[in-house]
Amino acid sequence: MAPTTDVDPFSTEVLADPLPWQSWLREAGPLVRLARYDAHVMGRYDEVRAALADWQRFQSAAGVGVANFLTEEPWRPPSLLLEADPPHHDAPRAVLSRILGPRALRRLRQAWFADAEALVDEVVSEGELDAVTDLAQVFPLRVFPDAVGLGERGREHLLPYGDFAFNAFGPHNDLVQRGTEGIGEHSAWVGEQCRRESLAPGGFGAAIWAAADRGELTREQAQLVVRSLLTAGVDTTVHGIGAVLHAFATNPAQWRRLRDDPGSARTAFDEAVRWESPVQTFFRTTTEPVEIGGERLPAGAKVMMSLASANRDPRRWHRPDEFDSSRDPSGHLGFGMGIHQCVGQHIARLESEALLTALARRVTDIELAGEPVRHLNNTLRAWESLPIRITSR
Ligand code: HEM
Ligand code: OVM
Repeated sequence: MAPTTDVDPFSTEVLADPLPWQSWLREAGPLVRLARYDAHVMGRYDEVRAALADWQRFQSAAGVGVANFLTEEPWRPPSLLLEADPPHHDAPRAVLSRILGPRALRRLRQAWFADAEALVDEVVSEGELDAVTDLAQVFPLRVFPDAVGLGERGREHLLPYGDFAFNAFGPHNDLVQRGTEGIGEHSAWVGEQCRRESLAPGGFGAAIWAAADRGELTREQAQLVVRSLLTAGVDTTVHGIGAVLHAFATNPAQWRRLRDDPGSARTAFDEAVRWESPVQTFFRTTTEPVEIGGERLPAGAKVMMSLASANRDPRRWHRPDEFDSSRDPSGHLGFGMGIHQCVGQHIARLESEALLTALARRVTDIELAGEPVRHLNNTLRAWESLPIRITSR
């Protein structure tokens, strides 16, 4: 029998400070039973990585949260990417990979770098600012909705909609309850933006609809693929950028390194994604009996993959708790692994590279100017507020 824990990984205590629990989890064994839920959890790098790569035995179509879609009705129609298995997953994935791939993003690079310069010019004169509300939220919300082709109105729905979607992978706790009130309005707005008529020519949204015109997707699929962008594309980058800014504000030697070598911005961001794991967990469901490190699970078992724990597994990483932009973070699981590996990762990297490059050019020093405040979410590791003081030239 696998070791069991009574700890609720979605409790306020664990969400506020998940590191001690994750470290216990890794030491307890490759597979631990969650007594509070009808589920198990994996926290070691090798096992999490292997399970993510094994979509045949660890499926996503039963939902990638704690709820099993076969027995519980999902809060919205399932994602055609995240919550689908091959062969259904294939066409939406192929379309989105092309639209969000490195080649397609080349035409955005110049504009996003210029936008980042302009934003940094606006804020550097301030001296003290909030790295979350003045930078990490502002920049993605300036560039991403335009790139999708959204209209100007209603963009304030994006962050709360995504926040609810990520909470909804967890149990129906207080975080979900509190989000329920506004979700109807956020969902209605998001649904409206997925229609062809709402999406400006030249953007990712129009490109998805063009794929439907070519017969690569149905019209119904096109709408839901746009929805994936609006669900997964905003909060993730906000919290990813929040993580890297926090990492630099608390590691001055690393900031000096970035200033000396702005070319390291991309690696530094990936290291921050490893270190913080803005997306902490996703579940899979077994399709047949499986054995994990000597423990047996039946078919239909829910298994939580702790990306965050795997990303700090000392079996895989040297000094895992250190943010070190000189290490090679490749192979981290912060964007997942295998057929569902984040299709938006090039967007996330481009946004953060643009912002970090602009900051490195102007900002000589960055330090905390007050106590940072966490934003709790059942899936995301996030900052609500990050007061910083910057010295600029
Ligand atoms: C998938 C994390 C940014 C869209 C994933 C997965 C992770 C992840 C861990 C894998 C899910 C699984 O295996 O079940 C992140 C992080 C980001 C980020 C940490 C930022 C730092 C983005 C952006 C977009 C996006 C900017 C859209 C523009 C998606 C989509 C999927 C996905 C559509 C599902 C892919 C599939 O199932 O084939 N992301 N993501 N993500 N991500 Fe991201
Ligand atoms: C989606 C999606 C993809 C990744 C994460 C996510 C809310 C949603 O395709 O809707 O989290």
